Amino acid sequence: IPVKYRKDYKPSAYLIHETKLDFDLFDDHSIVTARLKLQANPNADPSDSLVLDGEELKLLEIFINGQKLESAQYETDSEQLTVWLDKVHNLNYQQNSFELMTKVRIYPNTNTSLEGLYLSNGKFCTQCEAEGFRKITYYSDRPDVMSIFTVRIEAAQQKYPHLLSNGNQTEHGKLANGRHYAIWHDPFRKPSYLFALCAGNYDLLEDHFKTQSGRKIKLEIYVDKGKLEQCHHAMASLKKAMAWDEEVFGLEYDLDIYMVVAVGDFNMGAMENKGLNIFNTKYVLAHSDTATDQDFEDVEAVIAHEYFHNWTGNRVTCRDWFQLSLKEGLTVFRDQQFTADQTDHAVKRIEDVKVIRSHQFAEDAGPMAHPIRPDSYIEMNNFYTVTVYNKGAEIIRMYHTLLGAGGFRHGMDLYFERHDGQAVTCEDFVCAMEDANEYDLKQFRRWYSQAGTPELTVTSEYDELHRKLTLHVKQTCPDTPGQSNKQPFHIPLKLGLLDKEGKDLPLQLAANPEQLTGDILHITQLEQSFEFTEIAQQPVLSLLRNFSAPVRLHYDYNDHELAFLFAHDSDPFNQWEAGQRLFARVIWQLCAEQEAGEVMQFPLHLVNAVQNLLSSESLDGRFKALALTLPDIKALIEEVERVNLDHLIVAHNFLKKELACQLEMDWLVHYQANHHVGKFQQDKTSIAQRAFAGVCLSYLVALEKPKAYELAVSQLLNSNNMTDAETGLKLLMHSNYEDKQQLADDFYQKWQNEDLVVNKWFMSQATDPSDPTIERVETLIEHPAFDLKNPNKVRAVVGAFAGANLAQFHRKDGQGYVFLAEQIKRLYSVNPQTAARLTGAFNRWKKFDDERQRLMCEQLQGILQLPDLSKDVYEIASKALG
Ligand code: B3K
Ligand code: ZN
Repeated sequence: IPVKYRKDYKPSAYLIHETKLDFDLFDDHSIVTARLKLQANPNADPSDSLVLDGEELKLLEIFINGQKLESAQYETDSEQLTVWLDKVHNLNYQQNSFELMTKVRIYPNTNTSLEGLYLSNGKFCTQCEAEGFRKITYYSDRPDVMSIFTVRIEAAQQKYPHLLSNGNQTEHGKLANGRHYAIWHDPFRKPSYLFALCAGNYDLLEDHFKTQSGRKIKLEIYVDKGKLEQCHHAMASLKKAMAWDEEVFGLEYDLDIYMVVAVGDFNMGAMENKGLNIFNTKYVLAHSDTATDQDFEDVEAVIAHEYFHNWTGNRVTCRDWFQLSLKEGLTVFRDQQFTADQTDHAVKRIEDVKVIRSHQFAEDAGPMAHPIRPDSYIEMNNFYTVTVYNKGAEIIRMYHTLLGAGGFRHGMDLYFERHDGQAVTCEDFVCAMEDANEYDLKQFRRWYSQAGTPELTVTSEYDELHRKLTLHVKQTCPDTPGQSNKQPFHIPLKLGLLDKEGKDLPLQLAANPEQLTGDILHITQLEQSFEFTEIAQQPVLSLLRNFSAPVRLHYDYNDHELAFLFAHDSDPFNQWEAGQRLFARVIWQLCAEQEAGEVMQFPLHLVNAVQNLLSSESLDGRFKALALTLPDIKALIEEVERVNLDHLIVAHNFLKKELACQLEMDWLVHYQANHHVGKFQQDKTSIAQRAFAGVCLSYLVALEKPKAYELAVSQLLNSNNMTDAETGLKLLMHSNYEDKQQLADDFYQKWQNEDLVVNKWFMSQATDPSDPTIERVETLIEHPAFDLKNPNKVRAVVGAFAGANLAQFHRKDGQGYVFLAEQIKRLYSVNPQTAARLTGAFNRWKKFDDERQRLMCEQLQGILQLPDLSKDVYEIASKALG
């Protein structure tokens, strides 16, 4: 199985100046005619053969400059078309441009990979990133080959009244036999991965946006019939995103029309095709009856993310796929900033860091660890990862931290000035930041090349006599597959020193003042010491404020210091963090007690800390909800070398239940004060109250008392919004409430016609930690609403079970692993991408006990034995076994 390496990059031998595509769409096949204006690339090694990518294509005709090619002049195999240009008569292919015409037949109706051209709910759509365009026509399917596209689509008018592609519609008309056509022209050069086509009968929401320079842009959202009422939030979000990008980055939209099409069958969240975004319905449709507050926020964020790609991704794109983080890390950072501005900076930061700790740290410590700019891959689709996206965004955030908002903006401006219309590399981005700010980023570049999560170990000494505080900082980074002996990183360590009242002391170094910029300490060496002067009293240290770098921090806090920070830290992120550390210490202590065969003891000092937080009048309800949520078990697993999962789960449940008991009245009082049954409102205060009330209810349900169950049942049945209903449903499905199956059945009856709600119903059952779940999931995949071909459904049942139900997935009898492997076997040839994602659930097998390790490896080995295994799944499974 071939591996692709970053170091092997070579420019394409031929460029494609113009791309003319004709689509003839029929129910059982489609004909694609491509006319490509090709020219030898002056910046590449000359070649006598033209090699184009193409998969699953039936070649019907091939012409060069109007000359039909004979079989001796070209060859096709399962991946490529090769034309021996030196065998084509009278063709001066080194000097002149020439036209290649190919006509192919494809079968969108049987395309279940959801890559290339396929059908979703009877309507045509495309997904080309990363390498799906080659399933549509023969092409140089790589991001550094950019071309001007003109697309003609022809289809039956009744069934497919809307015919859409990138850019502007230039022509449309009626044809014989009830068919019609439309022609689209995109004036911007783009790589093939940004091509899109949609054809179908949709409901359409129309609006417009006036840009800062006064241009009027048409905005259109296309959805399945009957879903129009669920599009208004997406439209409002789009307008906010357009205004925000003008305001914060000075970036204006460039075409006259911006279209979003929502499809039910989609491998990812959405796709930023030029002028024609294609979205998973999950990130477009939102109405308070069917979508939660979190769903609303996610829709807004993904709409913004895809819109922001118009500049960071489309106007400036990637030279090759190893550079993916160039557009994804940057665009995630931009959408994070946007959401923070719309909601709450601290809450958004905490949520983003939770993703890093629970998912990215795990990836970075496992068999798939890779730098944000990978050096090799087998299947590119496997590298759309939390590392490339979310760690990539953390790296971008560090520029922002180091250079300030103004410096960052200067760097962005220079990046666009230099590279608009080009396909570039991460190195080009670093240079723009460096040059715009005259800032040396030589060492900072290691964040692009070295995988693994750096660890900072900090110790401190206070010298009362000389009023000095000395910090000793050590950095290390673990070995990762293919990389050992890492070089030190440039790590911005934001910090504060708190006095007895909790106020920040002024920061001043005794020597090397360049090592401190404001409250940022520059960690650049393996070991460094910093001496802070004029420190009148022993301070409490607040380290890595706002999670200023994607690292693990070790500092030996005592309970008293943590409680102090939890109560007083002016950095809300670290305030939350102190609480999480307090909880985590208790959980590990409870594990140790079990290990020693002792009775678990609940430490009463927690009660005070939690009570103070609960009754705080100044803190936001969403912040409280986050601070009252126990650390995620997945994040805890990443804190230790090997985990006793059984003890960890028992400890986690014990702590939750003890806190529930100790503060029973408080949970109830706050639940009642924050849970409202009246008119539904979706302002910030109401959203915060729902989040806070939801956490209070989760503690009440943990009491396992009939009264608490009654509250949850009543919330589920009487709520007028999906946020409250889903919270009630989830809590009950995960409890021992005896009538829960009846509630589940009723919920399904009520919502069976809303796919996205049915997915919530699936998920709430697949994540029930109790033993019967393993049988329940077997019946769920046989349920009429389940569909193996639909990734949202697969994620809701199989993905949720394997990724968010630790107790059942890691059953001691191995049945959880067997279930997952069975589903991968059913799926790998139907939808390789989604099957590979599921396979990743085995990646952390080395964390567990010997018996679980053995059981997981057995399943991985079985997967590797499968006939005609897709390279997607092969890469994940083979790397997992190492
Ligand atoms: N760029 C797309 C992801 C494409 C996935 C390819 N398997 C969505 C996004 O990041 O905006
Ligand atoms: Zn993206």
